[in-house]
Amino acid sequence: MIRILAGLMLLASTALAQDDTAKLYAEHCAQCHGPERLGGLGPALLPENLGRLRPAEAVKVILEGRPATQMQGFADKIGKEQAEALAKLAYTPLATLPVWGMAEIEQSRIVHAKPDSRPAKPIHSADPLNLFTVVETGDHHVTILDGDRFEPLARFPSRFALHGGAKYSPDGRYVYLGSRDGWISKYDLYDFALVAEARAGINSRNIAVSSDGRYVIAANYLPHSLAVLDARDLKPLKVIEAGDGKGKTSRVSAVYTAPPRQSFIAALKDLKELWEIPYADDAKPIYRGLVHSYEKGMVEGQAILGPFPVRRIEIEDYLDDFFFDPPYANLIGASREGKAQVVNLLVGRTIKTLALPGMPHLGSGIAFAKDGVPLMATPNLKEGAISVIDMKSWQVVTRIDTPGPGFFLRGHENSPFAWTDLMMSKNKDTLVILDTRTLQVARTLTPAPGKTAAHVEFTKDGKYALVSIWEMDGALVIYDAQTFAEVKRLPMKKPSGKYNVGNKIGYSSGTSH
Ligand code: DHE
Repeated sequence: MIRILAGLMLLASTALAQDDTAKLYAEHCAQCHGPERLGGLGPALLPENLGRLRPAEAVKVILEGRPATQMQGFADKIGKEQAEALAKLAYTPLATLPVWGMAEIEQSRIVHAKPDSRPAKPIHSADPLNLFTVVETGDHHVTILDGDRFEPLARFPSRFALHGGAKYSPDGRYVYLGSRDGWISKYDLYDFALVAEARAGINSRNIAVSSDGRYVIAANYLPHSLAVLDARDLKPLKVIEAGDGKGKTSRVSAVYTAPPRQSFIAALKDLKELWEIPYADDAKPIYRGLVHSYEKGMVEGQAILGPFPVRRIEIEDYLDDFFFDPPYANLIGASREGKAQVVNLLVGRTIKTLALPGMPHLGSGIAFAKDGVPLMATPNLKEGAISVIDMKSWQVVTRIDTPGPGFFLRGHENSPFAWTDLMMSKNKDTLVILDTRTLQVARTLTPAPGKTAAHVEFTKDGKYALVSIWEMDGALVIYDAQTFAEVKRLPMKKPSGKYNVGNKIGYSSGTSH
């Protein structure tokens, strides 16, 4: 009898513990990671997505936070035992994993304005190539800014938690925005109208637009897939499972377009593979022998033919982040652990590995030349250092020390200065300006003491630099990029990235693409 009672008490206490964990999750985690652990502002917390994180590490992350992310430590709110229970929950599979394929994307799709109902020319008088798309994450809005007069032209609500760069159609008319919860929105900069939206995944990383303007692709964390959509109305064309073909699947770290190659390049987070997905109609002969699958995408009229075959490139380590050299012949990528590798896209293999300090943020790298030598520079999420790399020898030329780690780096062909932030440090209110001629720090700027300053983008002509004061009562501060004098300050709600049409569609070497 006593044994039965003890057993019942144990059961009750386990049930209570589970309840407690669920309550803890709802209180501390659900807001960012979603009530069902499917992700939101933070990534999905499922065993399928935690393959590279050991459970003991997960407990540490819960208590101490994760560098370079929005994940703060909870040690002041919960104890080790509670953190262990939460980590255990994160490694517990869901009874059923939600499906998000062609049918679900199609069902989610909203066509706000028919592609053939669009105006023939802009309804505004601003220079269409000097517009900025400014993402305000504070209240999930987007502002379209005239880059000559620095006046907002339009402001509209966005999907939840936009992340990654805004992407433009090759003519700069349309902007495509991707949210962490998988939505892609297409917006017309001619008349400031939302054209179409579709949810390409449940938890996504970023999007890319093909250089011919025909396709949009989303890199997903959940499901483990890439989704290709028709850029005209976001109709799904193909969902490609990100896997090794033998049962192991992977999150997709990021996807970009490589214009001279007419292909998308995607990095995988849980497989040591880099994928090239050509989108040109004649891709089949080019990739004969390298392609593991070849299927025609959906045909719409005669205009859209999307084969989207996948060329797998086996590489030496996982890639969380990468940067192309300007001819798109090589890319340099790194895992968050700091081991960088150069992959040659022509031969399809790693040609060099190099040690970079801390946690390089290659996605934020820039290219420039010094004394005729093509260089790139990358910020670092963990160390106060900008690494400068020779893109011919792929050797580190120098390390420029800064007063703390930062997130973004930005330059422009018409300016000798590159701007970086110290967002990941106690000096987060300060920007560091580097002289690319001397590879030295030229000066620092503190636009709003005590407030985070980060993410810079130049105007099309490189004359002005726009800086975010990354706070709820934040601002966009416009500086003369030569004299560093403040020109204007526009109040904004936690502005994160800002993307200049001309710099993006012109593939400026000082900005991300
Ligand atoms: Fe980003 C771009 C990955 C955290 C704001 N970030 C990107 C890109 C990648 C990436 C792969 C390039 C996509 C593109 O432009 O198409 N980001 C990651 C991470 O792995 C990381 C470290 C962890 C995570 O939470 O996913 C991360 N990023 C953040 C943030 O915490 C930031 C500061 C705030 C936020 O909004 O989430 C943030 N990331 C940004 C911004 C860009 C970006 C503003 C676009 C930069 C650009 O100029 O192109």
